[in-house]
Amino acid sequence: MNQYLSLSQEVKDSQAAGKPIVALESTIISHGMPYPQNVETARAVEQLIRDEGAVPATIALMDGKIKIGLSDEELEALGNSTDVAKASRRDLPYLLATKKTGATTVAATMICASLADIKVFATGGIGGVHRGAETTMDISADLEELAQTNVAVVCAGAKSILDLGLTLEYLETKGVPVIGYQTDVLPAFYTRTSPFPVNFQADDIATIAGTLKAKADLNMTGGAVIANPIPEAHAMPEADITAVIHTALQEAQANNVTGKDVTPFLLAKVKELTDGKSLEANIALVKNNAIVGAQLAVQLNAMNG
Ligand code: PSU
Ligand code: MN
Repeated sequence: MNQYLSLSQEVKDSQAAGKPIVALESTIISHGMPYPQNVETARAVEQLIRDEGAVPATIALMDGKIKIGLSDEELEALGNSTDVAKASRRDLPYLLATKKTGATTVAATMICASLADIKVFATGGIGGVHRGAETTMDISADLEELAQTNVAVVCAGAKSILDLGLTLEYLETKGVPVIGYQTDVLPAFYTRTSPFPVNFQADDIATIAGTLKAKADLNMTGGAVIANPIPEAHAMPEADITAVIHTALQEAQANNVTGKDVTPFLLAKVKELTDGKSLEANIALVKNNAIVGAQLAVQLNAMNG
């Protein structure tokens, strides 16, 4: 076992008993949603995973350890603090060495999940190629991680704060399969559709599990994107969200926001400009992804059992 890994008792017991586990990220808690909805959502998501017969493992950096599975107090501490670093791949070693608290992004959560031998991870949306990346070179480390780390990421696609077309091109170059769950187009987080086709449509969880098993059996490196559209009842009108994203992008540029601050800045602006409606959608889609992630972990576990 890696010296930096610290598994909760529940995760340890579940692994020993061969139970399915679903990894969860923590940047969504510390930098993606406001308090207290962030902590409430994190708890609700864990419960939904249990209801499906899997075990949740929320991941964060604390006291020089990679925590796999957080206690209620740890979740609260993470969600109700302004002093939590956003931890992507490059931040992991420094934050562990200095024993700072870090909330893991999709990239960092994939690394940690993989170290703990967890194969399925549920979240809201992945990072990607930003609009204007041809001059800013702003491309999320999430994509490079998907290229090399063998964890399936269940998400609601990616927000159209990103260039979705270039994000798909990047994933294609890196050989990362993008599987639409009951959809043939990439969902755009708040909306169920985008103009961009996914690589494969899977209408049932077994097809996704079978694809992941074949990939693992072939010893192919890299992850997979499982794109699960937001439930219809919670989807936002396309025109509303397009206008809001346009304004958010302009404000980011006017304020010279760069580097790791870009995504949290845009997320906060979108929330502000939609009067919190985007937050409601965000919560609904994360819960939906947790359910699909748990079902996938259960099936994958049964196939490998
Ligand atoms: N997209 C969202 N919500 C989020 C994030 C992305 O809709 O909370 C977070 C995830 O943790 C993702 C990270 O991994 O932002 C990407 O940040 P960056 O673009 O700096 O790599
Ligand atoms: Mn970036």
